[in-house]
Amino acid sequence: MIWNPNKECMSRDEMRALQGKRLQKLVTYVYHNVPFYRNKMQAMDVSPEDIKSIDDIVKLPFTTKQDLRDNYPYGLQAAPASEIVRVHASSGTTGNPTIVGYTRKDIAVWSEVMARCLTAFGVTREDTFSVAYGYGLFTGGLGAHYGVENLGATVIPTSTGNTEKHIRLIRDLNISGIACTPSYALYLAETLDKMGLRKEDIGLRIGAFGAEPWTENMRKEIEERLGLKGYNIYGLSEIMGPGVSYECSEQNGSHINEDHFYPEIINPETLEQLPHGEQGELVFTTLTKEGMPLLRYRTKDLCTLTNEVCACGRTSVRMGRIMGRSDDMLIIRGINVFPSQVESVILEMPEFEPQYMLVVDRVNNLDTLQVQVEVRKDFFSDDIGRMLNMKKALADKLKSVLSISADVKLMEPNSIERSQGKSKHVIDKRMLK
Ligand code: DLL
Repeated sequence: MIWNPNKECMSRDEMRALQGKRLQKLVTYVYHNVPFYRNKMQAMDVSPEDIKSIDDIVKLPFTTKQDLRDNYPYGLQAAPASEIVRVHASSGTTGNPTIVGYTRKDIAVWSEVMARCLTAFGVTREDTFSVAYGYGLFTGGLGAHYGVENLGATVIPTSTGNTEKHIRLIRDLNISGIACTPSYALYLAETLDKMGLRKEDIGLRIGAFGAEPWTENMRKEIEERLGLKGYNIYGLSEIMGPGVSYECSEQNGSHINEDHFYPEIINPETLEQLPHGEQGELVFTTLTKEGMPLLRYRTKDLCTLTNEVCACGRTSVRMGRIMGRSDDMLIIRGINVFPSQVESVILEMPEFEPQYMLVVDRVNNLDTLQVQVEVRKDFFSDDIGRMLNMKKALADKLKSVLSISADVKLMEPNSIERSQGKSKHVIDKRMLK
């Protein structure tokens, strides 16, 4: 099923014409309502009249997270305060949080794009859907919630916390779908085990997983343990929240809601636009947003784009999985390392739980990497020879994938802290010194 075939299956020419028209309108709007953009455009000698088609987007300035922080709290807001009906804020561990205001129309667009995602995952009005993303300033909870309601399924706003009660609700209310982070999905599976229940005791069918990077192996693991089909959903609060892109039944990249969020891939160093297929930093322009529209927002997320035809019938550009964020990328002894590479290796080995932590340090001016990983209950033993072999096997695989050697530390089952929201996989002690 396709929620909005008019938009999701538009011909490429029509889509580009629509994007061009919307971009022109957007640029005029921000030029007149956001001094930050007017000043930037004037400094670049660009005026709204210079934007005639979507290709002219390259003439426009970029926006960064730092710009949002520097203009805290409402400096980039384009709509008057009286038009703002909701505010979310993104976490961020340092500096000012990022504040995002939405108008009534923004919320309607968000509910529309979320309904497109859920429909692509196979959710219908007959489903009962649990939203287990955090409700609050984080966009996950309320964003998904409005989408489920808009679609007409029944929403159960479980949020995070009290996982045992959640599992009882899943069983007793015949909940068929769940939206949460992939790491919470795993925690749910563990709790199910602990409660002595099997996946057959609950009827979960569909998972809408996102808000953090995850791998194909992680998908297999969650699907196997929860007995559902897991779909990727991507988004970020600065642009809207969940619903910027979504997988279809082909699961070959995520379709971008391109009539609202225009994607580009750039080389993060030269800032040049890159052709489809090349990996770089993902950049979005919000084509229809009123509250806090952004021009060419640099997400720091690294991926590729493609507009090869998709068998599902949707014509939109798709993005590959997020390889990591340019600021998540660890540089260890000069080599780029993404936590997702380590995750893939760990999940290929049946001995390990998908629970791990990378601890990076600097000893005598040399970077060190320790990979702590939990051994599955069935494989954990006091046979030292066996444990040493396991450790060596993982260390060898890591070395061949990462090109640097890592010290592997085998951990007892259930010893690494679980996360209900976005999980943390890196402790970089170098930054603390
Ligand atoms: O995480 C919005 C969201 C909620 C998306 C629920 C999906 C589901 P932020 O807190 O602003 O917003 O974090 C955005 O999270 O730039 C990516 O680095 C990462 N991210 C989000 N979805 C995915 C995904 C929400 N499917 C940042 N795969 C983004 C990989 C993701 N990374």
